[in-house]
Amino acid sequence: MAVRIVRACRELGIQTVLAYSEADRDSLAVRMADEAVCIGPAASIRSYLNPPALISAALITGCDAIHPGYGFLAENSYFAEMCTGCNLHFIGPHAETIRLMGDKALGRHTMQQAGVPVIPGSEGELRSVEEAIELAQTIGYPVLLKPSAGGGGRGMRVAWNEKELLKGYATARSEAEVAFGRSDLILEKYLPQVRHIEVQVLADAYGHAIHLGERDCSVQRRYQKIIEEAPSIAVDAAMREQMGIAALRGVHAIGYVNAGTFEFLVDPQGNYYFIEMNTRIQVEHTVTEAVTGIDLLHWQLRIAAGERLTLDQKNVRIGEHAVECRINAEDPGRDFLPVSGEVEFFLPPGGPGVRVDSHLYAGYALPTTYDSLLAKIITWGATRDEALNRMRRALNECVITGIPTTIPFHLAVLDDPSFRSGSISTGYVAEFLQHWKNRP
Ligand code: MV4
Repeated sequence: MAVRIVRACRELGIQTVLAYSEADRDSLAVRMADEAVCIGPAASIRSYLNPPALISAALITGCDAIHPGYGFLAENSYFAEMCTGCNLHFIGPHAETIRLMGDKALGRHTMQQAGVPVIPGSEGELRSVEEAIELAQTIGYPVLLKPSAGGGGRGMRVAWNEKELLKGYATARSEAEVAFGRSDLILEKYLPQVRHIEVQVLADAYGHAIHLGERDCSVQRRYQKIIEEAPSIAVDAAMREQMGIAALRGVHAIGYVNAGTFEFLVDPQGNYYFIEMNTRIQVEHTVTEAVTGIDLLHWQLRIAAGERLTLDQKNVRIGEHAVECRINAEDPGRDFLPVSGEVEFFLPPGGPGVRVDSHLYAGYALPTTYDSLLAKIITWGATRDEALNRMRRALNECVITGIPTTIPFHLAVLDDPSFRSGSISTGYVAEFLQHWKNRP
């Protein structure tokens, strides 16, 4: 992401200072940025999660703004507040917006009030296990407990009956306390066969906002997205417009500014329900860029600089079909165990309809300290089949030696008839892996 941000800045004539930890001294982003400042040791708590180190690095080098990327402090309202307090633009929404949407109970409530469809469930935070049981009786089992401070699926717990709910309530609370420092839970109807479909929005500081259609992120493993595509085959033009209007209602209700994502679950009947909002740029923003031709990073920077969003909804055309495969330094043969090592050789794919966002180079020693994402390969074509066939071509062309990667897994998914036909939902990767593990 740092490489992506430096590229966008360079295109807009903005100079960059990269803040890096000791583990990232040899990273491509350090080489690409105009300047680089070491902000601390490898342990992220002492570097990338350390606001005073980041803010002083920015002030010493005369920065105007901080782009938080998508991990670490990107959705931390205190950090956004500190930036603003130090006269640095935080490239994202207001601190108060981050705080509001970081609280699932408040987010749900706010969106419901704004007329965005939400999943049947608790009004706010659950006050007691008795309340949870009573609510579950009304909406019907199965139900899902989610930490109100969580997000991205962490700490969720399904209950199929009262006994499981009783037990799950206590476990979920203590897990939430450990993971997020807050034990509050919300309860939702559990929808067992859904797709994860998110709507991208852009909003400026003057009340003008547009949506850029959806991304289908149903191919996930342990709540980590693996493959994303746009548009979704489960969404037609009418539904796209409806979901877009719903997302924009949400944007205006909270005075949202900058790039953001509304996450929805879509059931087999085509009903859609808001679950949470991401107040940052996401890994998979690339597929939206591929189908709309709109540079989301440019707009993030321009909006943060106080420029007007000069695009109108009628300028947004979902042209072709795009797909992204996340290539990770993980061994799919060993339950996706993250691996370390030196990249011996790297040959990214190319040619028509292919984009590669990566920080790899030959001789790069991978730090295992952070996440295992090595490269995003994005391909597009006039149809889904064309995009997928091109992805197969690109994955076969891609050479990464020295470490195992998830490329073989992606190639197998691309050949899977269920994935090809698009009839997938929550359980897809787990089911696919069962067959794949038993392969001869
Ligand atoms: C759900 C759900 C079913 N019912 N909420 C996954 C990511 C996180 N943001 C929320 N997630 C889910 N929330 C209710 N009420 C199922 C999931 C889910 C999922 C959704 C779409 C595609 C793949 C998935 C894998 C696991 C869980």
